[in-house]
Amino acid sequence: MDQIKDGWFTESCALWPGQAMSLQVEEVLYQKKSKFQDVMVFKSKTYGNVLVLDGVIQCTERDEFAYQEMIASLPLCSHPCPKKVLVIGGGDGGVLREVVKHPLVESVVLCEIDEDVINASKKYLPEMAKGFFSPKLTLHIGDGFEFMKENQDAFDIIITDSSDPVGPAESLFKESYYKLMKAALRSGGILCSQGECQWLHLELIKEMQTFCKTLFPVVDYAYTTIPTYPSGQIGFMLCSKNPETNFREPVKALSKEEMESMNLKYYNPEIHKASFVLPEFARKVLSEA
Ligand code: SPD
Repeated sequence: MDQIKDGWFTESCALWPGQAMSLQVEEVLYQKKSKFQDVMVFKSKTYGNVLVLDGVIQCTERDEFAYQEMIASLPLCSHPCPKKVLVIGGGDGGVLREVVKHPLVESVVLCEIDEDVINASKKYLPEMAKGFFSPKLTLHIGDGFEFMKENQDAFDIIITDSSDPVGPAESLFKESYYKLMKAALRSGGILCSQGECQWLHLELIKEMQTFCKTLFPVVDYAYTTIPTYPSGQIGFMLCSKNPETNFREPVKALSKEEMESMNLKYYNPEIHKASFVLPEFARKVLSEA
């Protein structure tokens, strides 16, 4: 609660030193120390309800679609037949909501370690939590590492919707985790993971891209803009087991009708292609990895 002062919530963190993001608070709706982290939901003045884990904004009702649509549709539209999907993390349900919209997806497993996040989202972020009611879903409460060890050669797509690499999510940015995802993917499988911010974490992204390239024949990095994440951007690490994959050209460009029926607000085939075009400072560093 000490992050809320004079009616403003302020997010500061060692991962983005010397800068902070503030949102005006109307009311704290939920607060709990779960088994894994501090979970809070507050009603903001201009961004709707906001989910905060360990003091860091995870999603706001106003801009969440910019992240959830991209982390779901970039890999799904890069795979010719994405039938079986695994989402690791994503307890707010927003990524799940986007995945189940895709007509070719037959089944989704969501593996989230913290059930309190799911319950808070169902109550306070109902638009995001919609996916939890899909018949395509199997919900697994538990550790992603353990789940993947037991489910090898099982998925066409794995999406890791994690918080930042401090605390419970730190291991999700390491090579050992990517090795496990590789083993859990079927032949031709694709993964897409939360890939932090090129303005803040370029060295981490480079390191990740370097080990990914030793594991997968195709690796690429894309990003989205989003006002309430640090520096207004967040990226995605994409890896494919299929050497023919070209992430920059969707294999399945959604038609206007499909886009409308999926109610997409950020993703379209043009932004898919554009999201891989990096500013020169980042392109240069990542092209050396
Ligand atoms: N700096 C915050 C990064 C959070 C990424 N995950 C968000 C979860 C939304 N489903």
